[in-house]
Amino acid sequence: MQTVRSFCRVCTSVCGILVDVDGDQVLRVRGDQDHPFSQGYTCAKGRALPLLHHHPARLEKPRMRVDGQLQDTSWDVCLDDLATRLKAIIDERGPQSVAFYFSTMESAGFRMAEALHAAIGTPAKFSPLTIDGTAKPLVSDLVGGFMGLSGRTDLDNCDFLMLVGINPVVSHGHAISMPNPTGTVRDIAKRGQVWVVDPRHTETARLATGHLAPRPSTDHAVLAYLVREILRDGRKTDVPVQGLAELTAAVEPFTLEHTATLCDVAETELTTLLAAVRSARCVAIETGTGVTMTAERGNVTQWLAWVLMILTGAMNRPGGTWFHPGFAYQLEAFGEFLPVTPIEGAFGPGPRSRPEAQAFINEWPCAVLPDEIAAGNIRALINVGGSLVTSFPETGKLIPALQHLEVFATTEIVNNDTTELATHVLPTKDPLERPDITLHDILSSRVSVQHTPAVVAPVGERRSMWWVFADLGRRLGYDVGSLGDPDRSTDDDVLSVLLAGARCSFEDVVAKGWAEAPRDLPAQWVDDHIGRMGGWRLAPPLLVDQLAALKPMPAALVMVPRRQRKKLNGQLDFLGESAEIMINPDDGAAAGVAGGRPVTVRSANGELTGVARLDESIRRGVVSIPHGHHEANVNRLTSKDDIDTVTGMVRYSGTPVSLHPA
Ligand SMILES: Nc1nc2c(c(=O)[nH]1)N[C@H]1C(S)=C(S)[C@@H](COP(=O)(O)OP(=O)(O)OC[C@H]3O[C@@H](n4cnc5c(=O)[nH]c(N)nc54)[C@H](O)[C@@H]3O)O[C@H]1N2
Ligand SMILES: Nc1nc2c(c(=O)[nH]1)N[C@H]1C(S)=C(S)[C@@H](COP(=O)(O)OP(=O)(O)OC[C@H]3O[C@@H](n4cnc5c(=O)[nH]c(N)nc54)[C@H](O)[C@@H]3O)O[C@H]1N2
Ligand code: SF4
Ligand SMILES: [Mo]
Repeated sequence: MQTVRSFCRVCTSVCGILVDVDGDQVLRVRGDQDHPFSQGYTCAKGRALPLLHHHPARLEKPRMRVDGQLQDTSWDVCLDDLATRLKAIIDERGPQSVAFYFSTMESAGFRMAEALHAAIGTPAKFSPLTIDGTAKPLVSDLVGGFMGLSGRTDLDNCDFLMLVGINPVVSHGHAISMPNPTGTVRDIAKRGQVWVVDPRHTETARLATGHLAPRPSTDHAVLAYLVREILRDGRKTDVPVQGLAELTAAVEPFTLEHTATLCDVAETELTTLLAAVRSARCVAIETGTGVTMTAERGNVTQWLAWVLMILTGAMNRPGGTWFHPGFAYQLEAFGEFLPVTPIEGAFGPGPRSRPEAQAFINEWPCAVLPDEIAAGNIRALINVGGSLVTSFPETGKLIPALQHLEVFATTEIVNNDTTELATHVLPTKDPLERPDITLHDILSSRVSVQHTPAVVAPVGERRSMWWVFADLGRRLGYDVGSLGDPDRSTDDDVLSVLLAGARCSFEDVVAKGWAEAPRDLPAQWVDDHIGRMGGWRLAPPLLVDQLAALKPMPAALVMVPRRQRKKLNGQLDFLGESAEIMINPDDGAAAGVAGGRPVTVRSANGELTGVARLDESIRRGVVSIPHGHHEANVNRLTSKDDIDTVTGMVRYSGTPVSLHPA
């Protein structure tokens, strides 16, 4: 038996792990006590890596659809057929008829797929951005003048934290990775205050000092009320700002009475929260998918969260929020050349079939995929490590659309309901089979990068994802060789190219397994950027208009999303989390639904059946449905047409539903 040091890539927390292997058997994963970032922490998902590696439905051979049936084949035959079909589509219909969905933790594969996408030259690009959350980059852009302002709480020094629509004790964070979230939240609550704003008394709320449960999709009102009152107190900081008068006017309607009514909370709950906010040195706020999944409401909520942080002096200051400067690249090196986005934002032309939508960060909304296929605009789709059937909205429209594609190529490690719809299934190395680096360094709570060697040899005929896309690119006649040559390069050769502009050499990170650079807080580059811009933009007209245009939430029952401990989106079904639908006992009684019994949830778009859990922890009027189940697929209820037309984000929280005993 041998123990190999690695890091987990099931989620973006990238905890350090020790993997026990015996030949080709992966026996056990445990936390690496000596790891400088995660200090021995792991969760059930990471410890399930051996089960994932030995999954009975793991893919070992390329597969290709012949006469309607998927059959095992060889790489040469599969890639040859795929290239021939793609070439014909590109020649006849143009490159824009080929689409890509980008969602993978495999660094080299991700970058090579990007290179192939660029070489084909198609605008049809999709990613989790528009099914997870566009509000964060939008607000960075409009308020901070730079999309790359990726803010996260200074967890080590923070003593007042508001968690709005985020449940890190289960999720480990959204756009901030938090190994050991329980310890982190507990520590902050011990030395200060943690307030959770969530329609459910969550696992995180149990550790918090305060909890507010407004109606879903009304968080903007809570924040607007707090901002209104803080403005009336007079600002605590002298950080440069612009748009103060416009902001003051925008939040003026959010009086105590109006806010309490919109949110359906007692006025005293709001005044207690306000008193806490007033007492804080500065207010750090983390938002999650409970905010970003509320479409246009998410934009204004995220905006007002930033405004509250700016007004209380939290931005770029100890105990508040810091902005990740990158590790593979170095933002401060841009100096005065760091771009400033215009206050109206930057958007591009959207897909032809959906004139109301536009491109945001050069991506199209995932929600438009079925329409673009139906219109004949998209004929081929390359899926770079996603589980579309569980993740895209309105499954009832998505599945027929995917079946209509001429080419649907998917890279995967385990057979699932998305691979079943594919024309070409491309089995790539799983996380234990490949050397890797931490691709999403910007999500880390450190300025750092990690490297792992492969832990075991790949099973069957699995290949590196980068190799698959490099070889496909070559067959299509594109030059994507600057990242890696499919005949000669090793995985590490490609990874070293990805770290060419990093804060340390590739050799250094390989030698130690990780590298960290000091974090400046305050960071001069952030203050310089905000100064050059003329101060934080408190009232971008686009957001002011979206706030003014919001209608009150419908009185009906609405659904909200939820993560589960032993699942990662559409993955890890084998750990046995069931599709428990959380319902307030009064709502259950009103609908005749009994706890522990099957319940059917219906929306205007479809229905699903799960097991009811009547639970006092959830407020009335709210049904909490976990994401990522293949049977009780929550996207049976969502709509491809219900999107934020500014950014393309689909509404995954706040959809009206009804309950029925099944
Ligand atoms: N165990 C596990 N961890 C994961 C994942 C997983 O599937 N399982 N997925 C990963 C991914 S891809 C992501 S994006 C992150 C997401 O991380 P989080 O954003 O923390 O996701 P959740 O844990 O679902 O927490 C969202 C919370 O928002 C609340 N909520 C819903 N609607 C509203 C609303 O309108 N207002 C307010 N205030 N709250 C609302 C829900 O009740 C829920 O408690 O988690 C990541 N980590
Ligand atoms: N209604 C609703 N919809 C949602 C959400 C919600 O809460 N509610 N959550 C949204 C969010 S936050 C996100 S991020 C998206 C996520 O949706 P997706 O981007 O589709 O991500 P996953 O569901 O994690 O699917 C990842 C797939 O990659 C495969 N995989 C795992 N490891 C590897 C590997 O090493 N190589 C390869 N080739 N494949 C691998 C897995 O088996 C899995 O099928 O879904 C979104 N959709
Ligand atoms: S939190 Fe769990 S899944 Fe995420 S990296 Fe750590 S061990 Fe892996
Ligand atoms: Mo996500």
